[in-house]
Amino acid sequence: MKLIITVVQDQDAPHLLEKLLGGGYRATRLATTGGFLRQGNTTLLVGAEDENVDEVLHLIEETCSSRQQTVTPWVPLGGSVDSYVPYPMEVTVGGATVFVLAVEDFRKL
Ligand code: 2BA
Repeated sequence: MKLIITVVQDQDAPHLLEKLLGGGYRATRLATTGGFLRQGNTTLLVGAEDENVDEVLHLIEETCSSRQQTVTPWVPLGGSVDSYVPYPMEVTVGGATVFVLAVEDFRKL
């Protein structure tokens, strides 16, 4: 079994959840915040049998779009944590950041 951890944009999460549940998968949705943009995103935990991992990855790939976002993160000026300045920039966010971890043990107690 594998644990698929995927960080997706909030806009894509409902559609992806629908597809996962429709495909017979189980998922846990976490409200998360990106460390760089400091904006909300969604992290899904999906436990899947090894032979189903490719299908889950395919569902993620076909559902999650990358988007351009102009953001104004606060960045440190000259490396000092005391002096942060707003710095407008364009970034490509998503489609999805995916981690696939081996599960040593899985139980429902
Ligand atoms: P954030 O950390 O808010 O990053 C949002 C987007 O900002 C990133 O999109 C990337 O395009 C850009 N970005 C991030 N760090 C940057 C930097 N140091 N300099 C310039 N641009 C930067 P994605 O790469 O698609 O990541 C989307 C979200 O996925 C991230 O939100 C974070 O929550 C998660 N993520 C991405 N890589 C990760 C990793 N290696 N470990 C844990 N979480 C990760």
